[in-house]
Amino acid sequence: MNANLATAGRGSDAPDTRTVYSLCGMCAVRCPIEVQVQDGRVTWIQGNPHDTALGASLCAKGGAGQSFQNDDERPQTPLIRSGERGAGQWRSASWDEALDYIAERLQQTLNECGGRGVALSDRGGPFTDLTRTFIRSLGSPNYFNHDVTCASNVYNAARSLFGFPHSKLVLDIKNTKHLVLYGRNIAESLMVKEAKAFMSAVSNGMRVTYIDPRATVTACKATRYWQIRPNSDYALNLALIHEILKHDLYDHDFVARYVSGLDALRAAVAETTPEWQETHTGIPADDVRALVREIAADAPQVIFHPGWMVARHSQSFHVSRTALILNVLMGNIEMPGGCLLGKSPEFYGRASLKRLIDRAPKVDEPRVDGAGTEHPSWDPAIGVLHRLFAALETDQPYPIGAYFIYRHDPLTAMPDAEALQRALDRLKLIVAIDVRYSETAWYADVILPESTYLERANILGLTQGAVPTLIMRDQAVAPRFDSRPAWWIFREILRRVERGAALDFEHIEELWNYQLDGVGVSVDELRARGVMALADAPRLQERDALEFPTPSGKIEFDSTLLAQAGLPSLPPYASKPAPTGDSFYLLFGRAATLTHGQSLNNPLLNEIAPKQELWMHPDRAQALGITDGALVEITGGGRYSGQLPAKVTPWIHPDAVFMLHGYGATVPLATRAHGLGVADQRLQHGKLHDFDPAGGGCSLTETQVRVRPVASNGGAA
Ligand SMILES: Nc1nc2c(c(=O)[nH]1)N[C@H]1C(S)=C(S)[C@@H](COP(=O)(O)OP(=O)(O)OC[C@H]3O[C@@H](n4cnc5c(=O)[nH]c(N)nc54)[C@H](O)[C@@H]3O)O[C@H]1N2
Ligand SMILES: Nc1nc2c(c(=O)[nH]1)N[C@H]1C(S)=C(S)[C@@H](COP(=O)(O)OP(=O)(O)OC[C@H]3O[C@@H](n4cnc5c(=O)[nH]c(N)nc54)[C@H](O)[C@@H]3O)O[C@H]1N2
Ligand code: SF4
Ligand SMILES: [Mo]
Repeated sequence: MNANLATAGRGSDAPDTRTVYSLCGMCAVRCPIEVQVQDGRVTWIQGNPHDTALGASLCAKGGAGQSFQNDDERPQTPLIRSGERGAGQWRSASWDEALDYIAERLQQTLNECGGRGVALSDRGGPFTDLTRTFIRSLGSPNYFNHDVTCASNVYNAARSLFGFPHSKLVLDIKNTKHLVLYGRNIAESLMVKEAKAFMSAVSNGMRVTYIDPRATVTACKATRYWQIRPNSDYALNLALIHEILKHDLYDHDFVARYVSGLDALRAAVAETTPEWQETHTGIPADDVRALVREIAADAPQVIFHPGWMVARHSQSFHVSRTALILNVLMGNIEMPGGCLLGKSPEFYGRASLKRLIDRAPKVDEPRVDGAGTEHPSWDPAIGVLHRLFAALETDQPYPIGAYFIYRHDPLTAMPDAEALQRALDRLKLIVAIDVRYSETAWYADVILPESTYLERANILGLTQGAVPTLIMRDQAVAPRFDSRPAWWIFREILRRVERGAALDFEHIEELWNYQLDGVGVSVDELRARGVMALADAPRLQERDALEFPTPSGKIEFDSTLLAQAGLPSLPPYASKPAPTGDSFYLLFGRAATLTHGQSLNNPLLNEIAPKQELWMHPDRAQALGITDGALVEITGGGRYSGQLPAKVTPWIHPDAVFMLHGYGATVPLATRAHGLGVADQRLQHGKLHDFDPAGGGCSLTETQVRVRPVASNGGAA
């Protein structure tokens, strides 16, 4: 039976119109939503008002959910490759046929390589109990999330300092007086609740210092904008710390009580004066001093945002780490207007969701990427995905035969698609589970279409904020095509290789009841609201009884994990060369109306998608004979190149060019996105194995590209 339809059928005697509480799936933020359904069709989507910080608000992408569900340009049945990888020749298959095909090849890998020869990557987030359970059931430790090209540097930086990841810090933007942002483009790279809190704080007089080589919409909302030289923020932070220590502007009580390594910090910043940083960042020394005076007056209601997308350069980890150290020096940890600590249900005397993964036998094999063993500063909980691809190239430390890719598009998300494809070619089995034709799905052996977020239910999740909150993605309507929900797909694969015990549930309600056992909330109660906070109001921890799960129990400015990894906790700043002639650092970012590469083919969002342009500074453009609006060619050193109109503007640093990410798709069946614009990740030639050794994150913005004008006949000008 199609388990999807089990829930769609509920309430057959109910009126034609109903309200379903669920979670948006148009990006990975997963805002809670309220969905109106009439005669089995979605008629309206808005924010779930039971989430008071969100209210009815959604972003444009969230509003385009119906357009996504109604779109026929997505896989409508399982597909099995019938030509060469990537050639785009497929045959439709029934679910039984596709799952049997996968099981046979998976079993071969299990026989030849053992369980550890299977890997899985996904988009991370609150539902990974499912994918982790799947991979563990197969006897493999090789779960990866996408974070090497997103947050792994800030994640591991927080772990080296506090013993927990950055996601455990809840930035209390609404109540802060001064917010410092290093390229965190809150107004365009959206998280709706955060953007609302930001705008309300700006209206209430919060100061914002925005630091970015490029002036974004967030820069327009800031009190101060610094056009920093690309990849040099670490020098700035060392100078800020220098000034704060020199003038004794830090929270002595907090630091004395909780910090180890203050002397090491003092030594590391002894020479990093504001004048010194000016030579690296271009930010005037006096402006740095002015910021320090302001934040000292506003502390502890000051937040240095440690970043979100921080896969930028080989010292990105230390940009995030020093931003976190600045918060500690401000004494803002667990203070209103500062960095609150995320709380577990147990903190409020409640129970957590029961974990599926505990039903699968433990796995003792070492990870293929060495995270947590050879590389102690990389958290094995998220892994370091590019090391999987390195292992594929060499079969070291051991061979991998099968790769499951769920809700992840590495050929868009990882640098250098050419190199990545070569690594993927070594696999015996590639399975992509997606809701549309991603670049990676197109390169897979089997595409399994998951039902869209409006057409399925997920396992339950828990978000860890100042108040932990249960979240439910409930099914709003029946699937339009022959698709299935992920929990069903993973269960069916496991059953076929006789490892199905951990996911042996017949219906999603049965699975939900297992998860909710002991939580004191019923499925119906949660279904009636979609979100359920596990406490009435946030409670702060006692300030003198904070706990930090580092080896020393302190906030470690001198990190034990980094020492174990043989890496310095506070390395000197490594200056980066300034590109000259026709070379530039390639920067990238997001449009408020698009999600990575996944929404350019959405009928509505495609209509309102911004034109992709190449931002460049007038001085550099003029030297190359490039005028505003003129067509330019961009090359990254590999076979791939692209052409875009130039946007000549002083609002980008002369060392850099900038383009939006998510363009340049190659799948012909996604006709609206196909061939539109240039794929920044394909220009990141040679960057698949270039990363920050401390955090594992890729060094994407160290990519240098060459730019030249294109004559009106298309040739070189
Ligand atoms: N060059 C360059 N590289 C980048 C970035 C950049 O800006 N430039 N950004 C980086 C960042 S910050 C990130 S987070 C990553 C993002 O990289 P990804 O995580 O790969 O990106 P997404 O597009 O969010 O989602 C991946 C896939 O999930 C699919 N999907 C969406 N919803 C569902 C669903 O409900 N079920 C299933 N099964 N699949 C679904 C989408 O169709 C898409 O193919 O890329 C990173 N890489
Ligand atoms: N609309 C929309 N919103 C999204 C997403 C989406 O796809 N679409 N994706 C979500 C995801 S997964 C993420 S991770 C976040 C990312 O959110 P952000 O981290 O805010 O990321 P980006 O938009 O990638 O980059 C922001 C800025 O970093 C700047 N930058 C580049 N190099 C440097 C540097 O050396 N120093 C400094 N200070 N700045 C630099 C770029 O110029 C760019 O303007 O957005 C999330 N929100
Ligand atoms: S930020 Fe927008 S697209 Fe992302 S979950 Fe929220 S409403 Fe949906
Ligand atoms: Mo991200």
